[in-house]
Formats: sequence, C-alpha cells, structure tokens
Amino acid sequence: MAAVAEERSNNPRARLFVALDLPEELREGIVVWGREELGDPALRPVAPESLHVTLAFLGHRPEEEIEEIAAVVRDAVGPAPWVEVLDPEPRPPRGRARVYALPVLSPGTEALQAGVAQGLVEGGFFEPEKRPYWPHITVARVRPEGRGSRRPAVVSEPPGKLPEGLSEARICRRMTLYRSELKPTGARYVPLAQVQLPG
Ligand code: 3AM
Repeated sequence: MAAVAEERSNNPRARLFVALDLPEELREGIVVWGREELGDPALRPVAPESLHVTLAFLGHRPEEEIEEIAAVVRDAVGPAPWVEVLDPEPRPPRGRARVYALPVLSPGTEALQAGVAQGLVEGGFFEPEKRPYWPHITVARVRPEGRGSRRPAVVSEPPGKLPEGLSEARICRRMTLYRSELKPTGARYVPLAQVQLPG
C-alpha cells in the first residue's frame, strides 16, 4: 500500500474533459426553468456554473500532459456552433433515471466534437467512445436511494418542458478544457484552458 501511495503522489493525475460553454442568456434561462422544474427532492440540479455540453471526457491523465492536451484543444478550434436545446429527457430512457439532460440539436457542435476527438486520439490522450456522440446538457443527477446505495431514488415529479424561447438557436463562442475535482458535495469544474471560437 505504501508503494502505491508513493507512486500516486509521484504521478499526480487530473480528471479532465473538454466542453462547449453556454452563452450567458441560455445558462440563465436554464437556471430559471430549473428552479421550477428540478425541485423534486430526489434531484440534485447541476450548479449554474457547471452547465455545459461535454465534447470529450478524457478520464484521469497525468498532470504533466495538461499543457500538451491544452495545445491540442487550441488547435481544434472550429467555427462557433449554433445550438438548439430540446425538452429534458431521462437517461437511461427506461427504468430509473440517473440523470436528466437537455438534448442539443447542433451539427456545428458535432463537427467541433469530431475535430477535438480526432486531435486527442492522435495525441494518445483519448479513446473514442463506442457509442455515438450525444450532445446534451446535463441539468440534474438523481440522488442515490439510500446511503451507500448505487440505485437511484425514484423521481416522482420529473422535470417538465422548457418555456418557449429557450429552444431558440444560440451561438456558443467558447470551448474549455476542465479539470473535474470530485468532492463529497459534488464535482467542481476548474477551467484550465479556454479557446474563443470564431464566427
Ligand atoms: O455533464 P455531462 O454529463 O455531459 O457525465 C460526465 C460529465 O458530462 C462525463 O464527463 C463530464 C464531466 O464529468 N463523464 C464522467 N465519467 C464519464 C465516463 N466514464 C463521462 N463520460 C464518459 N465516460
């Protein structure tokens, strides 16, 4: 055990992901909607500053790779995508929900994701997922049924539809490399590198 602990401290790792950030107006609209619709006690709404569209989840990487990964993300810059958000959906779609997410309609986001993923794969930083990319904004996670349980609680009042206007197409002008720090109170996302997207 001591040897493992020593190796860990000599080889610090960071849990990393790349995301598309939301324009302020969209973020605020989701927060206002969520105050009404994410009130079920089984739900843990995502903090306003943590709302995003994940482009690539890298998992734990050695901290010494962060600069190189940030360079790959900067090189993958592409046109700022337009996004339309749809009404919330549970995931998994059947059985007890673990999360609720707003699906995102956006060919531009898919193109950006493909470019970032390709750069990260070529750099050896990312293994592409086998399932197809599903652009979405996670808005709430479901609490466990009981202490230490892996089973999600029942959500009696699932979130309702978005108000008209929130689904209007909006442009997203920033992509960020985040470090995810897991805390007992939930994850905290720390931006490590940000790229402005042209257009
Ligand atoms: O905010 P969303 O849900 O889009 O679900 C995690 C979150 O994305 C996802 O990475 C983002 C930051 O934590 N994530 C976490 N573990 C994952 C895994 N093993 C994962 N995505 C894919 N595979």
